Amino acid sequence: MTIRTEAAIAYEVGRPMVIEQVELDAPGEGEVLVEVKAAGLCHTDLGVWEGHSPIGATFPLVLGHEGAGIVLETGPGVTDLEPGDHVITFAPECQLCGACHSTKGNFCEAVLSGYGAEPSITAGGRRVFAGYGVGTFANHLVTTSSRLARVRKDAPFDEISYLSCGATTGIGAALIEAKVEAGASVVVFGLGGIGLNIIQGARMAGATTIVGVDINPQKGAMALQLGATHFVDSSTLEGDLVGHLLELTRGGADYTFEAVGNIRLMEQALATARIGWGVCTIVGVAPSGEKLGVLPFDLIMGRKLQGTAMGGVRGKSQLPEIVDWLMEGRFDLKSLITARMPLSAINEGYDGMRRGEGLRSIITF
Ligand code: CXF
Ligand code: ZN
Repeated sequence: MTIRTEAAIAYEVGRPMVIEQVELDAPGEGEVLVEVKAAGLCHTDLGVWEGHSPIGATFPLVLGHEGAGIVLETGPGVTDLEPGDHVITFAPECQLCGACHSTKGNFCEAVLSGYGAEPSITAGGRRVFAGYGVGTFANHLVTTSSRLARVRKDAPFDEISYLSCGATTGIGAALIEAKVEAGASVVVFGLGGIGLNIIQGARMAGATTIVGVDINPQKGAMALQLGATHFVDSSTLEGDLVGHLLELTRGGADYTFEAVGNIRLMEQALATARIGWGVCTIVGVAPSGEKLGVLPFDLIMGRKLQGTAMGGVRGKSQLPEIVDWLMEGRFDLKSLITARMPLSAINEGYDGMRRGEGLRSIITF
């Protein structure tokens, strides 16, 4: 049986999404039908939509990978979810492949074989792909159980939809990928919806020097509210930014993060990592084809360079605990959700992101 629902379809690169009635296939083997209650506007989707992301995509497609909702129906073979469960969409964790069986990283083999799962959406007789195999810009979606984490039912959908990517990516980058420790010094380049969560993660880890850097002076107050000890407005800074940061951190930070996707910032983040042991973690997704200029000698001098997707977090197994932390008040997402809108306003929501407005916009259903 097919399910009728409404979805925002991107037909062509960069063209406005169109809200349409679509048909979803009933969940097949290992799949689940979810009623979406909240979906976040993540910057990664903008790059995919505009065609300059290394992730790539097949059009037409329903974008959106940040989402939270309620399980309506499970297909054959799904044993860990049942109707009524509250779930967060996330990158796959099949718990069966070699990568999931290892203790290293969060790259389930389903991720390595591409984000585009089999399309389950039809619009006007045409097959439509779901971004990252999820497609949360729709009232309902069908995806694999591996892409859904079951979480407690008292957590608000808008906040946990942000944990579906942006917030978890930031917090995980600090706590899981970089493993920031108590007393550490941290510099975060870019204080958007991810960078501010890296600051929260660093604060949760007990870092004692946390420097936020942004070209927008308005980001400073929020960074300090969430745990930064210093804010550097790089738009008005006179002189060399790296030199200033090396001074602030007394010779370089234990941990630096780039959360914009800007090559020059990545190079500055590496140069700000302390000689001997500083770890620079790349979190922002740079446009396809852009290359990072790294001096091998910077690495010889003991700096480490690494990257992370989704903060190194495994969704199915680790998100329930992160939701507990949210509900215990260990970090704040309410202050970061700066707009809520219906699905019909999705194009305007992304226009706001292009203008650099707000921190996280959430579609509520
Ligand atoms: C992305 C980051 C780059 C790899 C795919 C997932 N995260 C979400 O926005
Ligand atoms: Zn995202």
